[in-house]
Amino acid sequence: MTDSIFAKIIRRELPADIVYEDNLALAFRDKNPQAPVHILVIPKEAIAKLSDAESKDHALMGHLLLTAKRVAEQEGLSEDGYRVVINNGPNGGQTVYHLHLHILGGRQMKWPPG
Ligand code: IU
Repeated sequence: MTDSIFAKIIRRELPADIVYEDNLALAFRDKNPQAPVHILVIPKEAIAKLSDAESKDHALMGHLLLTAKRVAEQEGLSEDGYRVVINNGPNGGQTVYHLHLHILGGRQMKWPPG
């Protein structure tokens, strides 16, 4: 996988508003927020997209979801709710090829998404 902008954020070569970090994951505010709270949760391991994840990654995948829950709690979103989204590949609308979970909250979400 080629180096992505998110790999540079992990290495602190690019600035980001980081809200959570552990040995496996990093969470930072989206630079172009689509909701009052818009945070990205990423693995430190360079997995390009969800469809590249393998069985060996199952614990990491679970960790990323639980990290999204933890960060949402930290942001005060638990009571009113929030949305977690993974865009996968071109038709999924993915633009950055380093796996990321979007946490969107602070407003009413609509369904279906565009
Ligand atoms: P997508 O799921 O790949 O479409 O989402 C990529 C997101 O990464 C998108 O919401 C961008 O605003 C966001 N982002 C960012 O937060 N910082 C950056 O330097 C770049 C993209 I490039």
